[in-house]
Amino acid sequence: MEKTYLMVKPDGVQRHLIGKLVQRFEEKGFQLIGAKMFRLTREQAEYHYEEHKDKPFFGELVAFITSGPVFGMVWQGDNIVALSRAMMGKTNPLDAAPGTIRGDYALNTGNNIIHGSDSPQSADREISNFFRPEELMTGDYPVGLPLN
Ligand code: RTP
Ligand code: MG
Repeated sequence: MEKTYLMVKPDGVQRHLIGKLVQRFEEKGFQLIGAKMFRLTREQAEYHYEEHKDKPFFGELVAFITSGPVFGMVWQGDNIVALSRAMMGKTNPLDAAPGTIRGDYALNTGNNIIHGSDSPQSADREISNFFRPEELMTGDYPVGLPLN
């Protein structure tokens, strides 16, 4: 089953959006297999955003993502990487359609509420940066089976 790493960023936590965002993914039919509130270490943040390390906004990005608690989640479901990215909307809220998370809740690129892995390979890399295997539900469990 395809997995992804979704993370309510510090701005989303501060704006009390955790519940609404979890609800969207639950209602879509995805299965939550792990979640926790925590604060990223600088090392975790730099590793997480490594692909952007040469960009001018890298310092700001690391400062922002470590500025307060996040709500990190591992979800699974068919095509979840692409589908959850579609639900999140474009990176810049100016381009994010109404009805998407960023389209509904965000005003600027720096504070865009949520992160989602951009490929199954990124998901594996990100999940292992934030979760130990024993923190994730595996195999069958009786609550929250996929709706389809
Ligand atoms: P994310 O990784 O957070 O899910 O967002 P994304 O894939 O949609 O966007 P990505 O290109 O990976 O960029 C990561 C985060 O960096 C910030 N950003 N700032 N100032 C800028 O031009 C700029 N571009 C990107 C955003 O917060 C973006 O979510
Ligand atoms: Mg990204």
